[in-house]
Amino acid sequence: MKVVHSPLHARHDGGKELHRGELVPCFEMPSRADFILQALRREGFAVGGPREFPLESLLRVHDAGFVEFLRTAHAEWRAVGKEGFMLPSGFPARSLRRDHIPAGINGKMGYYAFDASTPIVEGTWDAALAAAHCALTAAAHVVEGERGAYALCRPPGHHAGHAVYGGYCFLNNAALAAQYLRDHGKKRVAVLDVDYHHGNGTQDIFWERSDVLFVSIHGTPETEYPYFLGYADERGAGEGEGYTRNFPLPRGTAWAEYVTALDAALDTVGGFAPDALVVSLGVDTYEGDPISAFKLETRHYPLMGERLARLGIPTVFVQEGGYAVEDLGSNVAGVLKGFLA
Ligand code: Q9C
Ligand code: ZN
Repeated sequence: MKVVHSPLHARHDGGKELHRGELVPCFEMPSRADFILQALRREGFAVGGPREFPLESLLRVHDAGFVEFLRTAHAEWRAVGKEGFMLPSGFPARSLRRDHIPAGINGKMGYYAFDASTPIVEGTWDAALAAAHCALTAAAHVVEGERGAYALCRPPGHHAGHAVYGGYCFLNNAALAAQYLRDHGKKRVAVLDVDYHHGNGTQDIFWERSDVLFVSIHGTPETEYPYFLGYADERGAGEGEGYTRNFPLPRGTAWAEYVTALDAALDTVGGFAPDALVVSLGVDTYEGDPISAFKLETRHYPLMGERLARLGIPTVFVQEGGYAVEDLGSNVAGVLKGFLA
């Protein structure tokens, strides 16, 4: 299986996130990609770089003003005399929502962000764009006939919506891959999101569409981030009604219960009979993850990969979360090896 990776990911570094009332170094750190790459190289996977894509590829799933904000945000920050990482501190929640886009950088940041755990640094745009190109390249490999491809995306993407960023995500790599597959002959595409956190961004992007099925298994939003979406009764709207499916699970869920939800999710994907599958592969379901509360063990990831392979659908794997950095490599490699077995 081809692995797509860009060293530009390392430019997204040096920020802090607001975590339980304190500014702490980001859990989403560059060494994550290094550990994954090291493990995949050790297992003999061939690693290549991303291709170039026009900026318009991003606009297939994202708002133009939003993309322009991400591209220029840190330069605007520096233009008002600031340096270092930028975090928003005010958001257009409920009664404040009139959809005016503020002119100043602080207001604009709050307008486009939905949390204070996603800092932008000088290199964030370069890294996020490279990650998007990795996902698009992996999708291109599948269009060109590969049975599977893996995009080592960093920063991750599944929390980023049409015009909103957060949850360590800026551009929605998995949604871009899914749209690329749609634009290159795949009539029906499914996205299966197995990250610990609900993929609110991907859900947002495909909410009213019946050509892209979105299925997510995640920690219940009653207690888990992103808190406001991911309930089982969210099923899409309009044309897209019934083409979003959510499987929230309680804190402490271990493989025995997880696999029941996984099999139900896989049945849903299989029933859609997609021409291609995108897996939002977060491994923050791992028992050792510092910010999550499922109890999957390293030995379970190959079993997940085997089950995914049983669908028999060409598959693009897109890296999402996973913060137990030293064990990330084994867990990700486990899924991919299980898929290939
Ligand atoms: N105190 C991904 O796994 N932080 N994003 C939660 C709770 C945000 C996770 C803070 C977690 C985002 C891609
Ligand atoms: Zn996650």
